[in-house]
Amino acid sequence: MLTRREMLQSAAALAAAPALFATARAQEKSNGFTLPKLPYGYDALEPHIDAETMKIHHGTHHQTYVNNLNKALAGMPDWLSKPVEEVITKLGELPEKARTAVRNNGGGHYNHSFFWQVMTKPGGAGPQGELLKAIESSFGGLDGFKTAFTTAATGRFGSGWAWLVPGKDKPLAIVSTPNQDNPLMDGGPKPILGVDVWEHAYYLKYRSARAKYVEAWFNVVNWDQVAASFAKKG
Ligand code: MN3
Repeated sequence: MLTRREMLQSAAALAAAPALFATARAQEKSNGFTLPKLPYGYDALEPHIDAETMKIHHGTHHQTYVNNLNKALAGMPDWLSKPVEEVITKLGELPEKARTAVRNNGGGHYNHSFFWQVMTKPGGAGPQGELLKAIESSFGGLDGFKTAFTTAATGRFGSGWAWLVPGKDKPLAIVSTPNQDNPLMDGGPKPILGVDVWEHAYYLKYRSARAKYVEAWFNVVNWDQVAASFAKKG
């Protein structure tokens, strides 16, 4: 059970999310990149994603990507002041010696900032409206989407991500990328949903059972956020 104080804190965090994001961007301009606050508590995604995993994933893994991105771009104030989305789409313009570190850590920062936003406490209504229609016409329905997305997530060898993106032939498509890559890096579409399939995202609770993690993760997808991104095509 949440205490009244915790409920008030999480309600305040949700209400303040856009403002926090803007604040993080403003700080990025002067001091390099910063870890965004989670838009909910570490335990908000329980029982599907455990609090300990969220704490380590956000506070250690994501923080490390931020720190290493700042290190990789040290002495390059123009790059340190760009939004991370712009950085990861212009990797080819970077000095070659910085490129791999920025790809890995800029990708890590972008992907995790995105990942926190596409999850929310369980119990939502699932996809609705235009998004649901697009899922139906692209995958034959929500179950068909889940099957195809799980196949992409479990089929990714080693570490990486599975993504839902605006499609070409159909309204939506599923892709997967290795490491901390993102479809945006190679001129692809901007994802509207993604799942982290690095072992650090699920090993404490699910051990090596990646498919079980993905199955549980569907319960915490923030479909309202996905629908908003779909409406503006990413
Ligand atoms: Mn991760």
